[in-house]
Amino acid sequence: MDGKIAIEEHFVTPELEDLVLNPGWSPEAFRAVLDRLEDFEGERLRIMDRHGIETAVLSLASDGIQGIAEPAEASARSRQANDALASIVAARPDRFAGFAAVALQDPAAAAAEAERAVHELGFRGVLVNGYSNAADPSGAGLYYDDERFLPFWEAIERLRVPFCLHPRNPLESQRAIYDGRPELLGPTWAFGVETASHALRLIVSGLFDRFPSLTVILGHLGEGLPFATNRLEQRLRRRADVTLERLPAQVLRENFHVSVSGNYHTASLIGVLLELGADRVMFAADHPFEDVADGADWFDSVPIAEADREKIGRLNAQRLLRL
Ligand code: GRE
Ligand code: ZN
Repeated sequence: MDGKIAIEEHFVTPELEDLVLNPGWSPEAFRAVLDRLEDFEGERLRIMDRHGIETAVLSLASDGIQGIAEPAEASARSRQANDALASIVAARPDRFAGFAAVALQDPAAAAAEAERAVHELGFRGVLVNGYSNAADPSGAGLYYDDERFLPFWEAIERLRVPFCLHPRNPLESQRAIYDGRPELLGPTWAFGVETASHALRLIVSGLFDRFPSLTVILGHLGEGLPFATNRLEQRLRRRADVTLERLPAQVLRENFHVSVSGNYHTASLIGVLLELGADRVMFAADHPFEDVADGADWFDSVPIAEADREKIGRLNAQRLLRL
């Protein structure tokens, strides 16, 4: 399919390299990934052309801003990242768009930066790499269902742009279950569990009752959540301490969109289409962390209706991101 829009495509610049997680690659292999993240004129465009991707929506690679413990530094570097991305998009507005990085270490500053990024830099939404590191030495993580983030969510709803919850690894203090099995950290497994759990914290906190038009995008076909709602709901319903107006399946269908990034499995896609509908699924290639050919070749031939391929490949992102 030509004219695809890919919505989870990553970048970095030489000044921001220290913010990219190396999930266990050799220094040479990691350098090659950084070089691909920093390329906006060469191989990246050739790969997009070869695989029918017209527009890549770029975002800072994980952990990005979220791994910075000091709030003022995190805010300053989010502005630096957004200014850099705005220049990259301005050089090729026909091929690139951007998601803003925000520093939720300071929720008020994050709201102000989201507003600047959308209104002044023309960004299409914000993308956050999981919980933010806390400044205090507890080593805790800041999850966004906490009350302190309500002004930020209010700003995102008011701006009418989507919030992408992109993965990062669990807190150092929460990794015991992976001891001796580093191959399960990162995108193999831990990214998905961490991100699904964070999204569920948002859902069961009642955030979407409070802000009914808030829109969240998850990658990787929704990190397994579309297949977990039956069990979640039949247990949540039995709890007197749960007073949600809408339970997870309904919130997923009304407030969430998912992309296919890194999860090119036909049965899963069909399950997600049955659960969320074809208006809430979008194409993404996760360049350069995934091989674009894997996602694009699968997507171009996956047995779904051509009208749904057009929606998922292009039309849904065009509408949601106002491209
Ligand atoms: C990803 O987006 O999939 C990713 C990162 C950073 C490190 C590894 C990884 O953004 O898979
Ligand atoms: Zn990614």
